[in-house]
Amino acid sequence: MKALETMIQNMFHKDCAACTDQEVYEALLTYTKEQLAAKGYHDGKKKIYYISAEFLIGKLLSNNLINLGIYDEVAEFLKKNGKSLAEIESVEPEPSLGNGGLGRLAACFLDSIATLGLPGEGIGLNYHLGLFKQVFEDNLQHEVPNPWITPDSWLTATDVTYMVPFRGFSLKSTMYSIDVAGYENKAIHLNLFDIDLADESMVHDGITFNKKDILHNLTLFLYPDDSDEDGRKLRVYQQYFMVSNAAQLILDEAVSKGSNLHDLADYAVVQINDTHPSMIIPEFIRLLGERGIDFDEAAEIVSHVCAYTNHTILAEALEKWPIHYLEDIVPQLVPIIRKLDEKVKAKYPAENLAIIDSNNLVHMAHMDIHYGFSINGVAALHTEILKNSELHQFYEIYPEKFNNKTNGITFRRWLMYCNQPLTKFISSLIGEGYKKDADELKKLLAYKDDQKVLDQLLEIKTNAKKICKDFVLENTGIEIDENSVFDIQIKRLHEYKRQQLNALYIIYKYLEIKDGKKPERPITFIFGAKAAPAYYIAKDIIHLLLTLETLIQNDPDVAPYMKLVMVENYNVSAAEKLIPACDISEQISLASKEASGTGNMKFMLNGAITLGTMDGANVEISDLVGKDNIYIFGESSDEIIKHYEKMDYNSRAIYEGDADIKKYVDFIVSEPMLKLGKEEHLRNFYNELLNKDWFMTLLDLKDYIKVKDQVFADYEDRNSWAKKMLVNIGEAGFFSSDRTIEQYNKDIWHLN
Ligand code: H2P
Repeated sequence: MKALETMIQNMFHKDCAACTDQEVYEALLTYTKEQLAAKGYHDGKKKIYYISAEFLIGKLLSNNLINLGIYDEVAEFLKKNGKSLAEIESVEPEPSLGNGGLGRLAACFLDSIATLGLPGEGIGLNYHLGLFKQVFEDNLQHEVPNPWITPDSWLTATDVTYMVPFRGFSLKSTMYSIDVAGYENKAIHLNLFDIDLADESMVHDGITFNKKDILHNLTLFLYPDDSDEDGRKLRVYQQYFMVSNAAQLILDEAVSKGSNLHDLADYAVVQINDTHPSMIIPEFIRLLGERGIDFDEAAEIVSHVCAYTNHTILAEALEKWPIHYLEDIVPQLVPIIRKLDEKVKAKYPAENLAIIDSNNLVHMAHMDIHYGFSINGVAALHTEILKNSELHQFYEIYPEKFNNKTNGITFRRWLMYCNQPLTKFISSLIGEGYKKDADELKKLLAYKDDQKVLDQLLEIKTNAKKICKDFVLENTGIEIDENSVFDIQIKRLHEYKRQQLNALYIIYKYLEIKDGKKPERPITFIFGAKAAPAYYIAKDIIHLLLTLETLIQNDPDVAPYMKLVMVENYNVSAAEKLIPACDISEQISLASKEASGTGNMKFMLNGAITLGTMDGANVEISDLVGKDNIYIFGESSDEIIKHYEKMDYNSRAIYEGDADIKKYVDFIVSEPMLKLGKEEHLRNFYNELLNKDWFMTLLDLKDYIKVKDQVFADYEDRNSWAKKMLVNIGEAGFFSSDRTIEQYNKDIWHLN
């Protein structure tokens, strides 16, 4: 640590002990950046370009120190100087460059690409104000900007710049770069493109700004509100800016390595993450045309370079842009897209295969499927649903393109960093090999009947809950009890993820306690979720949860036995505190709708037991741990798909046919709730449940209550619960993103 010491001296002309946390942070940032650069970057002839609108990278200091293998050393050095690494890291703002699992997956993938030594990089946009910061006021969500770029950040400006043409004007870009360290390996880059004239001062009253001022607003926010046409067009501007920069960069890099562009596929493979980067297909064709390659050949080349990952079957996320938007914004792409569509129609005239449909909507996913060489889903069940129903018409013509890549998570962040006591304990039992080969976690299963090991696991969990308790107190002002059961649901707020189902259980429990039936042990229900700013039902659900939080907190009959806390501005840093502390992992989406989930994997790895539906990767978790070590409820995806086909789901009939369900639902608009909450929002949601309930909350409610009560009962047998924990940790190896990336490479990317 001599070099660090000298660096501190040189930067601030004093000892580490005399520096402020901010100063030490600045020195550590510079030091770490230098260490990363000194190690170098992975390179090779062919490179994977992972293009994504989101990269939810989280804070980077500790993660980089871990991957560089110097975390303990640095922590020790700081301690000797009276400093704590955790406090120093709190100086670092968390970049809010993602929304949820999609963006976090991209971040885990970069970590694994670097760790496995693959030549690759991430490409995205440098949003100055992030997604948004969530603030609760009057039990409602408000949105404010979430700036994260400080003078000393992980971003490094590069001299790479391009011109991106739009109708009537061009925008100059600058590429910024963030180093992503591999674990005990070299780094790769996350390259984020930006405009030079971004003007944060135009934002007022929360996150309102002039959506037409593209010259100054293009990289202000991730997912700007798209409830009006200007907002939707801004998204098209952003997407094109992202992919035009990406395509120019990729072609330049290939040429500099000796490509004649006819052989581009030997130099580049592009993973299109969801549909946001889909315009890279026509943009490549346009740029190849400028460089003398004719249309048909260019389309052929691109079809060997681009691969598409589908992350959802929800129609709202499969983007379809009116062709006139593209004419207004990127007219140069329109003839190319029309030609691509004509080629498709000549071979496959069916409307449901068209790129441009009869309403003049451009189906981005359809373009990806026709002109990409691989289409993958993100969990086994999800891929089957794509093949057999959602994208069946494509599967029939291109069966060879479809493949599954079950998601994964990086164990560096989601175990080694966020749960150091558990990591140390695992290493003491089975050695360090699992850090490089996650399958070795299986060795833990040999300790299933070892009393000391089981006791120790429970103790580690209780300690994590104590740390989490401090975090929750600071975040919400509510004091929770580390000896209560921690039941946690943290993820984007969406009706299909069914936070409202959990809310109805809480109402059931509340009423039970009011009736004098106390739970065996106090329960703490923890939520964390942001709702998209224009998604009113999701915001009503947040209001319902926050109103319940207040109701319970104010009720002396109930507060000693249960608590509900909703963490404000849920993000990666919050997840790192909550996940190690969790007992019960809520994965309760409507079967068929959650493509995979990755929180489920993080919880499992940290010894939480899943309470979930047979959806997404829950199915694979269940296969691995066996039915004694997971709690499953609800209707199967096959049944749900049938309900949608037959359109026979009727929530009001369920409500009217079951007095209990009626009681819980009615409670939403009962007097105590209306006294504390806003009638408009509570009624909106109540009506939504009765008249629509598009994601079938009431269908699964009774089963959910039954199984969840069983979970709480089983929790009291501490020994058998600890065994379940051990089995979950021991079987989690499959969900390492290193495994996922190895599969992408073997089946899709084919890098050395
Ligand atoms: C989405 C899916 C998840 C999936 C994730 C990564 C879009 O994430 O819904 O099921 O695990 O992509 O593939 P999210 O809802 O968390 O934003």
